[in-house]
Amino acid sequence: MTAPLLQSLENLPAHVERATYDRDACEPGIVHLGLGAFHRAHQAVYTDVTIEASADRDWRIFGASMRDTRIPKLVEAQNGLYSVLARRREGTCARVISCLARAVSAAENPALLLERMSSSDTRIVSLTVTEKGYGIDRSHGGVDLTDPIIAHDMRSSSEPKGTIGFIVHALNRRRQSRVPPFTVLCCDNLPDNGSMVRRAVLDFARHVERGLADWIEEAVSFPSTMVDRITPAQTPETLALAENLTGHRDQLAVETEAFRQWVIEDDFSMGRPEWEAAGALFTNDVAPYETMKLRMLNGAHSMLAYGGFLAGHAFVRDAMADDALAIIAKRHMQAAAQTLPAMPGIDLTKYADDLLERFANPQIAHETYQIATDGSQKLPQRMFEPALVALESNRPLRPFAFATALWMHYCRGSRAEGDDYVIHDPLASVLQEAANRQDTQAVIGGFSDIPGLIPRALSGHSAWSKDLSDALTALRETGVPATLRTEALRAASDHSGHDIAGR
Ligand code: CS2
Repeated sequence: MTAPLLQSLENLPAHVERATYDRDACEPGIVHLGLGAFHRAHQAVYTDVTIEASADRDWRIFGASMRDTRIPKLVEAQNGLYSVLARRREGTCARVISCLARAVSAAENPALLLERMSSSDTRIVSLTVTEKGYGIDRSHGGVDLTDPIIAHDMRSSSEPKGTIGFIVHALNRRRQSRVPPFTVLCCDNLPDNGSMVRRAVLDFARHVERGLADWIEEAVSFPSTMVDRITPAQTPETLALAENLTGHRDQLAVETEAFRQWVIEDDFSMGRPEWEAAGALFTNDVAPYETMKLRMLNGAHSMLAYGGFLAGHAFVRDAMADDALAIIAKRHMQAAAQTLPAMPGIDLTKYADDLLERFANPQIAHETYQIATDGSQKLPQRMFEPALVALESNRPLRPFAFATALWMHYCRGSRAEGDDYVIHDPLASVLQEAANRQDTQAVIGGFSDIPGLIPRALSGHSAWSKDLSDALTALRETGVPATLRTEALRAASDHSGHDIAGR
């Protein structure tokens, strides 16, 4: 007999956590763009726990998928309910989340989404649309006018397609009808993410109407955030586990680690949920936390993803079980820690140890190939920015150059004769062309020539060029496993006796 579809909180086994608030009595106060697994495992969980704990309950989420048309249909079919499976070594804890009120596909129903964003009930618009989802031109921080979605949205105020277009056109409607602006809450892994989105929104708005841009500049809050929860993509095993634990079929189930962290700048013009009730940390300066996470967690993650994938490891946990990669990951975190500003009260050695433990979690099947996507959007903040700091302060560059060499080698799109794979990246064809050039210097030259990607101060520096060229030559001439072994030996001898605290 097939299990019933998850559509209500009734008939769930006692061990499944769930909230008890009256869903129908709580109105949506948030529009969230980007209904992927990460949002469902992170912000939605914080919000569900918060609504349960506080008296101020009109903060359910009206979600929108930007491209995916399947998820909104599933949300509607399941009455907004889905389970989050928190997986730790000792076992899995399931919670059914109730705070998702509705969902819409931005591509299929832009008018409804725009209407909802323009309503005075919407007090926050939050975002997880990935690094590439904004159409930002990083060379000047404004929007990329050559991006087809940005160009389309400049012309279409009633049926936009992209994140920035929806935000600006919805804000414009609110301004015209004298509704106060919502707060824009970016939850993507970008440095200073609030300011970054603010710059793009202002730039877009200036192209629409100067007065609109001035109003946004004056009235709209863009708090920055640091978000963290390792959440692999859903697989058939996730669905089977969800059914096993909840007794219901659940097409929206997500599996994730037990750990979660959210640091938020406390700057909300129309109020906010008391997310601290669910463990969020509010502060006036998110940047140090965000930089720490991007350089130590995400940086080491990318290194493990490229190195691990090239060495034949499907999951991060397998890469961590490869002694050479585990040593290089630890070195990477140590080097990243040395580029950070002082963070009183934060023990970076413990942070790194905890990260290594989280990466090795045997219950989490996080694909190296998934993390390897969109390198051109991730490496600037994960590798190049810390490398520049290391350069200026005479700290070791090698770990960042080594990880960059792994990425370049990965961009060839083939591991061995016949083992080809697709590069998912907005710059895929340019990267792949550069990566497949005949000799190391031509490859490095090809990547360095991509406008706005690798900062000149880095690509033009002899120490960086030497480390990068040594690593890439070794990968090309001696192969991946041998290069990883040699690098691990080097890392072990360079770092014996040092730890992060001793920096
Ligand atoms: C990962 C992140 O896919 C990636 O690039 O590094 O999604 C990472 O799992 C999260 O930032 C963890 O919070």
